[in-house]
Amino acid sequence: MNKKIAYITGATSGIGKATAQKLASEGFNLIITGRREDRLEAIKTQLSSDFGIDVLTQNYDITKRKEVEASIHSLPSEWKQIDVLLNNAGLASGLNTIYEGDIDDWEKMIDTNIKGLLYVTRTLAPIMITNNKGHIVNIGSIAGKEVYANGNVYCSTKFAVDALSKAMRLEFSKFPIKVTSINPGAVETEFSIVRFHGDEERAKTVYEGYDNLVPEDIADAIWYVVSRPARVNINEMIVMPTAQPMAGVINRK
Ligand code: NDP
Ligand code: 8X3
Repeated sequence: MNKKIAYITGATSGIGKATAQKLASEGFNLIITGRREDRLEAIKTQLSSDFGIDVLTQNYDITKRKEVEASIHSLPSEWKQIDVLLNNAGLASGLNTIYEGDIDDWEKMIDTNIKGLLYVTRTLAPIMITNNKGHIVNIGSIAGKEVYANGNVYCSTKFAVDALSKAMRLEFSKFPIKVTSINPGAVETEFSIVRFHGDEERAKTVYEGYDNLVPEDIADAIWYVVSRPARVNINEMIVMPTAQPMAGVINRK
């Protein structure tokens, strides 16, 4: 394969899907993952036909360690030449105080945002080290830099992603593998629908009265960091809506 390869977790929606589109338009072959197989297949068909690239799908639940490991180990050798790993799959579940929060919500966020990211990274990193190349891009959040009321456990998972990004950068630079964290503010995706357990009306209110980010804004930032020369690493980026100066503060019209 003479094209670069990107491995994108959580490519069925939102930021992951927009990044798949952007990297496909820049000539990358893609490995796209997620639980919704019908969406993976539809995206594969569209991107292959629009951009003439090769797309491989991996349909697994990132919280299931054995599924993650088996899927990655099953990659054909030519697909193991991964240039970019986008650790994007993640979610918020619930928005509540610690004294009233739902522990099932907490476990879902911890299992997905921290443990899932670690399962993928632990399985793929040795392959990247053998290849002697790679760029890991972790999707953190402004919620991993500042806390906001009722964000508690979601924020803590993203603080963990921030710490893991820094640790990875320390440990991987000698190979050399780049590590970048991208930390967005409010982006209109399926994020709030998932956070509010399918309540689409409530999810809409999160994006009312101001210009929220769109997933393509984050895809552009990701393209910027992965297209720098070999000598340049962008350690981290915080990308916010102009109307959101910090986590939990939005200037609505
Ligand atoms: P979406 O809900 O639109 O997309 C989330 C993606 O993650 C989907 O493709 C979903 O795939 C995948 N995913 C979730 N859980 C699992 C799982 N257990 N196994 C495999 N895949 C999973 O949200 P966003 O695009 O907004 O979220 C992407 C990332 O961006 C997340 O890490 C989020 O925390 C972060 N983020 C989002 C912000 C926002 O305001 N939207 C701001 C800052 C950061 P599927 O359901 O098919 O499995
Ligand atoms: C999502 C951004 O500010 O809604 O990570 O928590 S925020």
